[in-house]
Amino acid sequence: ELAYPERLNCVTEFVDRHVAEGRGGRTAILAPDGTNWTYAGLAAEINRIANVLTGALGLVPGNRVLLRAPNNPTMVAAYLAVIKAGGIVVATMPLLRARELGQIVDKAEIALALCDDRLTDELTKTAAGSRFLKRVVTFSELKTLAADASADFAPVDTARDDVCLFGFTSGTTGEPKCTMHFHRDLLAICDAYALNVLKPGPDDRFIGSPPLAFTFGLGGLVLFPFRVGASTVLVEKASPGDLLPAIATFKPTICFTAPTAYRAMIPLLGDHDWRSLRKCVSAGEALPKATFDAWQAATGLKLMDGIGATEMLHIFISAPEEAIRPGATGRPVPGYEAKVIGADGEDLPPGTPGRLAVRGPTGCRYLADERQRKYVVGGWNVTGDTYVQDEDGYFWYQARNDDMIVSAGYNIAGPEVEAALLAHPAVAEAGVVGQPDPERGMIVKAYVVPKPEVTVTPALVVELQAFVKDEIAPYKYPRDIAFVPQLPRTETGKLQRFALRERAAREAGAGHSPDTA
Ligand code: 3UK
Repeated sequence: ELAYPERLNCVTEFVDRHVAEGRGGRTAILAPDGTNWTYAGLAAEINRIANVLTGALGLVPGNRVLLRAPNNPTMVAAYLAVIKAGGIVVATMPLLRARELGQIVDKAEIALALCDDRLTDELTKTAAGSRFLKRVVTFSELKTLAADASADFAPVDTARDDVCLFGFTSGTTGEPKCTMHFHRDLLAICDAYALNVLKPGPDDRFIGSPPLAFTFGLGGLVLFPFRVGASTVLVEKASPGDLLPAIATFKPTICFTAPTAYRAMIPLLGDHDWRSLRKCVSAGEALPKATFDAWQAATGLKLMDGIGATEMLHIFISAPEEAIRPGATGRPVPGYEAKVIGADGEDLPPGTPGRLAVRGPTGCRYLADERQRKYVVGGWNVTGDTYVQDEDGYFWYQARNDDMIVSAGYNIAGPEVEAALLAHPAVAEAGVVGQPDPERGMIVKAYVVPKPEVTVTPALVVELQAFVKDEIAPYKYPRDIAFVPQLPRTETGKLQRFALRERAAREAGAGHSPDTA
């Protein structure tokens, strides 16, 4: 049971407690620009900004504040300052454009934004046409104001069930959905997932790529380290090619990134000293077994897969290192329940694929009442994922519900075919979708990024097809394979299957694509 006092401002627990208990001199945040903030230093930065927010910027408890910045120390200080001042953080992905920012501003009714100076263009456009957004404060303005503010600030007396952040789902299609999280949720993800599964200690140092606007990054790069008084390394550029040099420089012990990023780092490992790493967490999309195996072969480390969602704030199915089953996501994190259900909401027995439903201390609460009634039944959040549970309670990912390919009456999960292709030494990345076909309804179409040293030939197509037939049930093999230089991905590392589906639909009827003819 996770019990928190009724009056609770979570920033007290994440930062002030360390200072009060004599750990103020320990390192909290490091960054490539030379930042080296202790917990006491971080507390002072937060307090100055909180004073600016409640003073010059007129923030009152319950106000929403939009944040827009790459992962850097000011972003973290601003994030925690809004919460300490009783406000609600709405962090946005750096690549969002004016129109998308406008949808968020309207839904969350945001009047104030704090924005990194390099990212103001799109937000200024949003503000110009918005009836809600009144003020965009740049980080440099904020720092100027904060320089004159007091470094003391008493946390606003919030309830543990007061909302402190709105999470907008990354939504590969359609409008972003807003989910709400309480002060206690930010602690609960640490005390459920991190404490029981990741098990970090005060001497750990965290690093990773997910933007802080993605709750995977917020947990992994801010909340988990701060809960235990550990340190975090914030890097603005975190492609696989940027992350490895940062690892060599800062010697972190725990890394958070997406499965494809781990895969992309493998060939580069030889050029960098990555050996400080002890634990590597993979989430955002399914971790193919081939990637797990390749990472383990290259580093000796077991990737810790975990499925999380913005709705639940963080990871709710995973496994501690000693209980990992390669290829499975894991078992429900202590405190969470998960089940596989059928079309009528009935529980399905082990071995039967169905929709994943989850319930736990951190959600799910949609801002839109209508959505809440439709998607959250008896506290259970029905995800968009197809899973199978085995006899031992491990959950095996199949696909997003809408990524099932129905071909000649067979149900084929795109990710399973991708996982099979990834086991072939010529394949760097693979995306598999259905392509409309007059005879079969759909055929399995694979988009393959070959490894750099590979020469693409018609023989390779035949070889990959035979390889897949050997790895999984033969009817699942890709009848068409196209080689591409890269795959479309979201900022959260997810494959944009809808973009591949659109492309496949265009290519359908054109006969076999020229690349494979
Ligand atoms: C997919 C996975 C298989 C799945 C997230 C960790 O991804 C996060 O949140 P989002 O709201 O997306 C949720 C959806 O992403 N997914 C995530 N992890 C896995 N599928 N295996 C996985 N390990 O479709 C899920 O419904 O963007 C992840 C922590 C916090 C997060 N917000």
